[in-house]
Amino acid sequence: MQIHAEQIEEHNKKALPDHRDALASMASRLEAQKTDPERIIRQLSRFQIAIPSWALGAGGTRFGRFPMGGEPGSLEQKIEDVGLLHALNRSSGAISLHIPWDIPKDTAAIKYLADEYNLAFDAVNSNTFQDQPGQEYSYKYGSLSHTDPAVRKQAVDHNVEVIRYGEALGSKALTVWLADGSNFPGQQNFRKALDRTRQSLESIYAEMPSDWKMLIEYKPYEPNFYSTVIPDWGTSLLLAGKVGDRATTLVDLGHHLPNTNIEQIVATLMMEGKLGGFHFNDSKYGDDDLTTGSIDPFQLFLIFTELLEEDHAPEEVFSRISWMIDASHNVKDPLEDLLQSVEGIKTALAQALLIDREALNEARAVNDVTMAQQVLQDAFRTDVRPLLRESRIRSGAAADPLRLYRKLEVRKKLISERGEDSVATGL
Ligand SMILES: [Mn+2]
Repeated sequence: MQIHAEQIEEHNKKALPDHRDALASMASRLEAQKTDPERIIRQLSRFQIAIPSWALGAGGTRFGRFPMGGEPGSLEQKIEDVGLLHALNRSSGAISLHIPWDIPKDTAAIKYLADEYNLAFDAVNSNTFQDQPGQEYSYKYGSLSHTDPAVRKQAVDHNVEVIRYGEALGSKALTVWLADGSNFPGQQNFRKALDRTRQSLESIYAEMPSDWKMLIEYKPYEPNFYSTVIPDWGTSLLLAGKVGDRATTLVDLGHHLPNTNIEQIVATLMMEGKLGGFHFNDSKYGDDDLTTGSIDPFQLFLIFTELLEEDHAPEEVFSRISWMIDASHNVKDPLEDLLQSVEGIKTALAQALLIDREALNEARAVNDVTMAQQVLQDAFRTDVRPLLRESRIRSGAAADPLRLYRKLEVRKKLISERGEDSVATGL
């Protein structure tokens, strides 16, 4: 299925009268505060968030899975799904592939198809957290950290294979997330496991093209419940520092223990030039599977506040860092959930762009705690939806992507094309 420009135009035409009023009143308020709405609208249009190929089907838990119907059954259909999202919001212009779930059989044809939907290939992701059919050695007791050099070599070779697929598709980064760890005290020698992981990462790094970066993801627990080899940002940063200049830390919002100050982690990593990428999601208790911005939008706003703190050139920050959603949707239509997540992310970005930095810096310099907080609250409590809508309309996206998705009955059409039983590979 395709969404055509005329369908978007027709939808936008109906939204325009109300939208123009809302935007005009917001623009005059912003101008009175000496904020240029045009600058923010431009930045919003530029910001793109990659969609992971594994988030396009209904996710499951270890208790069960409830398929959505019309899920993409092939890599081609996954690209089609991301193409639909991008047509609706013009903010999802890249797809992040997971090998071996998405091995491109004909890379030239896949690249051509992605081009047709105006999609680029974001970071490629390796998988050494499960065994594949026909695989010689098991990852039951680890992969890059395994005690047996033959298992480590198999895991390194897999990562190199992922890099080669990524090269053929025009990707520029490899994301490594390790499930390696231990379930019981005494099971693993922490120091040796970490050192073996460093050595394996160095072997992979040596095979990366010179314009690639490595994103080292961390996670405190699960699937292992006693220790994880890369449990936190400090360990990731330590490894990235040893492995090389283009090895960086990836922050997955859900991969923190409750109440961790993620914005402070972001600030430190930015200061060190080691923040390579983001996985967006939200969580209430643990892990990472809820719609971005659905639980703690203020935290997301504070993260963007830190991301844009360093300088006044957001474009530079946009291009330096890889932005991706990483979530799995158990009960919602994944495409609807992804539209909401992108909206949640861009809302936080718009609010952070509204911060009066001069006033904030002044308040901080004289320790005016009340006013420093007030400056942030003024930005966070602003309804930025007219700015988001305007940036979408100017980019040829739908004024209201979710409502148009429903009106066009996209899921119903995907079910009729692909069938009720079509199930996506992934989590
Ligand atoms: Mn992740």
